[in-house]
Amino acid sequence: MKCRVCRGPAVIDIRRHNANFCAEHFLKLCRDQVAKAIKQFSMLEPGERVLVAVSGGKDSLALWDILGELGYEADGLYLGLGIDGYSDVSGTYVHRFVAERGLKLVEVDLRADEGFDVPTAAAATRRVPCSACGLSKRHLFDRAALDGGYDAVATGHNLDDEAAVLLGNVLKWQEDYLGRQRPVLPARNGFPKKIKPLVRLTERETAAYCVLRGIDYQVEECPMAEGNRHLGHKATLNDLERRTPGAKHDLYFGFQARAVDRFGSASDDTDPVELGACAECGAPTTGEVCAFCSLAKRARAAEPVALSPTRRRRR
Ligand code: Q46
Ligand code: ZN
Ligand code: ZN
Repeated sequence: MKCRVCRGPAVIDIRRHNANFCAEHFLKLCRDQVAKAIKQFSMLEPGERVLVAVSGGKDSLALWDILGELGYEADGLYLGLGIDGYSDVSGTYVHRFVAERGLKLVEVDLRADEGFDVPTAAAATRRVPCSACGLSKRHLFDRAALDGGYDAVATGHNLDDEAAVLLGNVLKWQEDYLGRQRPVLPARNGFPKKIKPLVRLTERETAAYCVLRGIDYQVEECPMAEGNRHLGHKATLNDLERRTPGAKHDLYFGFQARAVDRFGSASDDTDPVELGACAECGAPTTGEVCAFCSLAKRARAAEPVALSPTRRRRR
């Protein structure tokens, strides 16, 4: 097995590119794919500051590393979700990564700063944990980015993630979700820009990237992911990919090129909804209180947790 670029011994084969790569050229391929995604979808302008949402897993740490390698000014954001036996370990990997590289990390802890955690919120609302978790993440990422004056929030969603979500949305024809399933969502209505620069890399590739770069990451899946239907869609797409290399890429990028605009625009000028400010936190919302604050209220009522004295309110 020889590297396509230098003909030296290869360490990885990538069937959808129909090629093998040595370590050096595989790392370059990963950086090139991220640079290409950023350019292809106009994710970042020169000089824009990025806040990378890091979980301690392979994708987000690889993303932060690659953005730095590409010369972007990227700080990290770690959100402690309060999932016992998982969140603390995840935080350890993030702290180690930051300490080794002298990077800047913004930290938010759901229990200490907001008075609840993901398991409590899930129980209080009788929804699946990922629902309460996703809502909290979106809200707190937005707030941290706005507080810190960042131009964009970058998340480590890779091609497997995005293709699986797309498949799920297509199977149920969720038109509103489909219209917003883009690798970049521009800033609008007081929300920062959201970007997914890893959409051209699979999770096998981000894992290999971390191993070759010596990045230690949380290997365990979140214990609350069980029952997450995206995992089933990922397995289905992996079957398809085995038989038809490039299937995930073609599904996702074909959708971006040919279909996403049929389901709506990502830009704010077509957004018909007038947003007001949440009475609790000031975040943009359609109601009086935003979805996060009402979730937080229900979760705190179910199981009060002592708030840290440094808990901040935006307005
Ligand atoms: S952390 Fe949160 Fe994920 Fe765990 S509870 Fe679900 S959404 S699975 S990426
Ligand atoms: Zn090579
Ligand atoms: Zn609010």
